[in-house]
Amino acid sequence: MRAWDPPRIPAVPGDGVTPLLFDTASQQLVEAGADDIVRLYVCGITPYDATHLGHAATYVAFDTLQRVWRDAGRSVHYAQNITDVDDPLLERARDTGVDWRELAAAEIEGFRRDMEYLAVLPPDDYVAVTEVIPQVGRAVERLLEGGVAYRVDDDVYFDIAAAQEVSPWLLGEESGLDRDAMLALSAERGGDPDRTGKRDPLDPLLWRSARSGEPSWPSAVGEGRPGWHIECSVIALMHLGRDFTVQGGGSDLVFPHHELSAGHAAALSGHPLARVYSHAGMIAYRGEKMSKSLGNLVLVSTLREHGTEACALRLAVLAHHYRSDWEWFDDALDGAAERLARWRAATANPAQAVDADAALEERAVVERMRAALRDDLDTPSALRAVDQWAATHPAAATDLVPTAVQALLGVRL
Ligand code: 5CA
Ligand code: ZN
Repeated sequence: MRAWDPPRIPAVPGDGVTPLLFDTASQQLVEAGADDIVRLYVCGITPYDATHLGHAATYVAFDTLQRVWRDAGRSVHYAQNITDVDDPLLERARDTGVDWRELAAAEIEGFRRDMEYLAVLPPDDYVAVTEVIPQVGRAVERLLEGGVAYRVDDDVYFDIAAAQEVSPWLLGEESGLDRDAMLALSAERGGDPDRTGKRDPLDPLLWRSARSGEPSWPSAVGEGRPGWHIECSVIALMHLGRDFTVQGGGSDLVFPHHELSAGHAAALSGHPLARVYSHAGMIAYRGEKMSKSLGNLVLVSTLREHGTEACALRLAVLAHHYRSDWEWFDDALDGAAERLARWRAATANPAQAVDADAALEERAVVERMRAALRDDLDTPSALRAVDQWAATHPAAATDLVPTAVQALLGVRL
């Protein structure tokens, strides 16, 4: 699929740094992306409704990671999927009488506009599951042949117990959850633990055979459509290869989605899916997780249409650490717009004569921003470094700070 236009990212003088990122599996900070080429996969949208601030916060978090990597001279290979066939999308299409393909196309287009508005770097490979159905079918066939999948009627399930015997993957290693917690989350997040005929209630669906009234495609394992987790395993392996640098997404994807897509990929490739599993916190609104299914949404498109400046919106998001859960309040934009105005005032009137001390201080501010971002993308501290500078240096000696703010934070002063 076509992605969207990239924002301009200026080069920042000085040396960028390889970030330390919190890894969900090891529950530790680990150096992420020391190689020249880094490979990132971030789970994409299920396009049945417009982009809300929760999605935006997750994509801005991984955008920050890429900006830090680029600043450190890395070249980034970034892949993202689109879940353009799945139960919630089909249900919404049915409920509203819209063709599921039209619904998906319209929401994908809206997402592109929202990401471009937010100056989020586009993926190099932007891949819808409907574009890789034959590849998913063949992957499921291989899992059946390898003895790590089985049929229940005409559907195909992943055999968790068998996969653990033959691949470098263990259930629970990524999420750290116990079985009861897994069973509860599986039921809540698209699984079917109560289906009879499964070897283990946690075994996830790999292939759903054709049902009347649902879209389906011919494949190596019969007519049907992919299950959810296998879609991301196949797209990631196709475009990034095994053992890539970071798999990312919101923390609602840790289990079952990321744990099991890592399981499928390990069974297919004989290697772990990724080195680091990174998760962004959940954004709430009016007391509950912002979600399409609850309907408590603040849409990026609404803010955009009301003339909200994207830089202010980015600052409102970046004021929170990406890993924390936080709540959006309608006045958050006021504080962010005020901060943006303070920063702009500090850079609006460059000093008339070159002031060596001020220039030195500007270099120090950029190093403080880099150090904060290196430390698990600590954007609140990076913002405070610019705040302090803006408060004490009313005239900019160089354009170093605005350049770094644009490159590292995606905010134009
Ligand atoms: N298509 C799947 C992933 S393969 C999916 O989860 N789609 S989604 O549209 O529901 O979510 C897209 C991304 O936004 C995911 O990374 C998800 O973790 C993240 N996300 C969803 N709701 C929130 C929220 N309230 N706060 C933060 N991130 C969220
Ligand atoms: Zn995914």
